[in-house]
Amino acid sequence: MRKPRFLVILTVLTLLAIALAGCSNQTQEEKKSDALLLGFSQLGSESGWRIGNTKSVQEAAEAAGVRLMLENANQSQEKQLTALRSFIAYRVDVIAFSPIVQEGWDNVLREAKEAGIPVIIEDRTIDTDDETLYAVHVGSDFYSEGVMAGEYLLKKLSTLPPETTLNVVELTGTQGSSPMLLRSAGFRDTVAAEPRIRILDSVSGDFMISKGKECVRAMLEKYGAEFQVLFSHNDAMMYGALDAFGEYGLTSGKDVIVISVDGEQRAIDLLKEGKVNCVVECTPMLGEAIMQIARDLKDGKPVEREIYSSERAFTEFDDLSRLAPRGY
Ligand code: GZL
Repeated sequence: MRKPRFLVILTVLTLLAIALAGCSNQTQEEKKSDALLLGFSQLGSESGWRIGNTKSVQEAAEAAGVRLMLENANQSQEKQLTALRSFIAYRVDVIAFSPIVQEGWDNVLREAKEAGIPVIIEDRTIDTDDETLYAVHVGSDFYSEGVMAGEYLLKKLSTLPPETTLNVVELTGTQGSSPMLLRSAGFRDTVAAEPRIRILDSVSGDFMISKGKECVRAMLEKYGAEFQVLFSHNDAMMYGALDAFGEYGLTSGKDVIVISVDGEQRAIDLLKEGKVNCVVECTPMLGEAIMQIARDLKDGKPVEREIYSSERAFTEFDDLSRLAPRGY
């Protein structure tokens, strides 16, 4: 029995649509295979800042049509080195990574150079004598972040009675990391000329909430009321410190002056509540810059060797009522 004419046409059109969809997918696959392939070694997930940094890279890669191979090293330099070598073996177009510590990268970066794979260092920096081992660093000026923390404390001291002295406990980030070394140097250089500010002690909380709490508990046991100012190298450790202050019966922001770095939304909220006195900004939103740099490197275009984020300090002296959401 002959099928009605419209059924024949419908069948042909359906088969044609399926065929085209297959072709367009194939075209999609072909397109994807030409897209820039970026190997990204992230150092861990130790703080809200780090999680925000990873999210920024993932979202920017998606928006830019960049194929992202993301490896999280969970605070291990060994795992980062393994990830970088896997990117080299896979012949990615560009490598990007945030080095957990400054030292120990020359050999693997030499291997990337010999493989002709350009390297972007994002966020933290490395210590090397061979400038040809990476193309670009994009991230924060950690030394100036330390300076801004010190400048806030000098301003705070100027509002207190002239006989006031301030003892500072420094809660540092990961030993040997560039933010730890440079924030400390910037802060100490800035307050060095003020005899009424004294660094009482320095202890590493490894950028983590739990270790920050442990360290501040120990410092309170050791120094008690002598502990007048906390300079925390990041917000995560500061959150742990606030718990320890509370356990000890101290009101942070009043009994103890609290200075932190990163600028997470939670830290800004604590600043607005008067529980923290100063939060120095360190933006994790580096994803878009990384994708643009990677594309320029792949296209053989000239790129800036050092790209610093522009950042500020938020303090108790500022009007924060119109501050935009932080996004991390
Ligand atoms: C700084 C970044 C630091 C953050 C911490 O750019 O490397 O590492 O300050 C994070 O929160 O752990």
